[in-house]
Amino acid sequence: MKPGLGLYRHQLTRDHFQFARQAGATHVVAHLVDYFQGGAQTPGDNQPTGAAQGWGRAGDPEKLWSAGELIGLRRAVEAEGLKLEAIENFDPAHWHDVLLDGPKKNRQLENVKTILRNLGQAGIPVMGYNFSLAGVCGRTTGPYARGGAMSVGMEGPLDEPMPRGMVWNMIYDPDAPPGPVPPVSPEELWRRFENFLKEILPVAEEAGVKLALHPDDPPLPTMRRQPRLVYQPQLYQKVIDLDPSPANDLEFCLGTIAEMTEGDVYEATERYSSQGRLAYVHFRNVRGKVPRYRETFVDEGDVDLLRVLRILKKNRFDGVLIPDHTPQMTCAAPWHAGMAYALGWLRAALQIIGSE
Ligand SMILES: [Mn+2]
Repeated sequence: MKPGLGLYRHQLTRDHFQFARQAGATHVVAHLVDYFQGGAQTPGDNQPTGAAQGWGRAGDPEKLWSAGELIGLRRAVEAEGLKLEAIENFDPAHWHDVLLDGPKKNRQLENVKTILRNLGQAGIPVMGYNFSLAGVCGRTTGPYARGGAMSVGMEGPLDEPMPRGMVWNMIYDPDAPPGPVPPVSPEELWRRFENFLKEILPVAEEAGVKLALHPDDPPLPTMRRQPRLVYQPQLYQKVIDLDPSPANDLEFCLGTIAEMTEGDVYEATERYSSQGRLAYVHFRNVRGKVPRYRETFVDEGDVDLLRVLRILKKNRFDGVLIPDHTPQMTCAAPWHAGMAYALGWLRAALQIIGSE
């Protein structure tokens, strides 16, 4: 198993790559969507939570991530002794009508195919994504972790409807007419998802790229009155069973799975790692379950992460684990300190289980 570090778009710099290497990461997962444009944001480099208006503006709908740009990124990562394992998340600007079944859907399915082909050309093996209408929303920031470290949590459901022009917690059309996006049924959401897989998986296979699905975070059956796809552990099986393609993989988020109300995180780890379906793992801890939970340091939440690593080892998982999120530590570099702490803990844990 390989320790990695996830970096937001503004962190794709030589300094951050060196920091990752110094903290013991061997791999990088890169976000190319800029979540930090104009929403109500959290301080520093903490993960965005945003308010009812989400994280802010989506990117440029006409500017897909090119093979040249991706190759440049891979080379910059490799120049610091790391490997670029994955790109995490499509930009809502590129695929909003795939999620919403809107008029630009067919053109935007082509966008997704182009991006996957570009990843393949750049030698990036995984594309992480989150097939979600409301996206990662409804969370709060507060001194929730040990010692009052700033972290993210949920204090209750968010039922305020999603405004038109918004999907995946970002604004893709600031000029959209006022009014809410009408709610759809869970069956309709699954129909859209199945159609997406059917269109995209053959292209992913041909490009040599695995698609890795993140579960819905926070994992409630609905958010902002829209249904959610994977909000209980067993729904991941439904995803796998929809299409047997080897490119139909999971971005296995331990924190989100631990926040789910059914099953447990150890059973889910056993079930999906034994099927060889984990593209990479979001390695983090949490206390509580939806609709009330708090993200914690790796060693203080409900999950025994050492036990999780032993299950992964037993099932011969050999992929990348990234801290995903961590609480921010009180110092001049809160994000860096939190990530270095998580990576140090992970490396020690990997040494222990490696010697067992
Ligand atoms: Mn995650």
